[in-house]
Amino acid sequence: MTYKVLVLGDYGTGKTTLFNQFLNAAPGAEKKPSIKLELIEFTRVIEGKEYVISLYDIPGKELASDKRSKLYNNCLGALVLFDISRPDTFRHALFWIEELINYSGTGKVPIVLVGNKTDIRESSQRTLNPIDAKEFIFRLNRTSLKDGVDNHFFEVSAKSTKLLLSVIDQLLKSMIKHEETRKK
Ligand SMILES: Nc1nc2c(ncn2[C@@H]2O[C@H](COP(=O)(O)OP(=O)(O)OP(=O)(O)O)[C@@H](O)[C@H]2O)c(=O)[nH]1
Ligand SMILES: [Mg+2]
Repeated sequence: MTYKVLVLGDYGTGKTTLFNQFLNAAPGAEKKPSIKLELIEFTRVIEGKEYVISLYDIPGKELASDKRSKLYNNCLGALVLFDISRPDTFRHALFWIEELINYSGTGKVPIVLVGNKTDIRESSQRTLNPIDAKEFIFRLNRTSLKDGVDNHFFEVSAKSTKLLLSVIDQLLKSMIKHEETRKK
């Protein structure tokens, strides 16, 4: 089974950087030819079973287009990025989550909220307190767990591969669980 995963978030939050970092983080990851969106595919093994992740990066200008709803088609999960040094990008995460729910055609799907750019925490004047993001996910899960959807939060630096496999495996486990509840 192949899982389509989108990388979403405001401009400049590090979507493309994180996306490309999966080429280094995930064994066997390859760029594939694709129209409009950039695509990286790789395989992950969960409890002895193989799953293919098709990870898509959306260029900023496509996200701003009024035809963007099509990009979400059949998406089964997403990494929703914000920049920890720009709290407005955290407040806007809900916008991306709502877009995903409205346009995926698959209803509510699991997401990992990713607070990016942890490497600049020390040098930034204002950074988002991770407690706020944890609280956000807690609230989101209160309404979505009944639909078999659980969501997660991670903080990363897209400049490094650290944690990226944990992020994608956590999302994959939630997507597998969600598919199983949808089939029931
Ligand atoms: N310090 C630091 N800089 C980062 C990190 N991730 C991305 N950047 C920088 O942030 C800027 C924007 O990164 P992109 O990956 O282009 O962001 P994007 O979300 O793809 O932007 P759009 O496609 O325009 O929406 C670039 O200068 C990156 O080098 C990070 O983890 N730490
Ligand atoms: Mg980009």
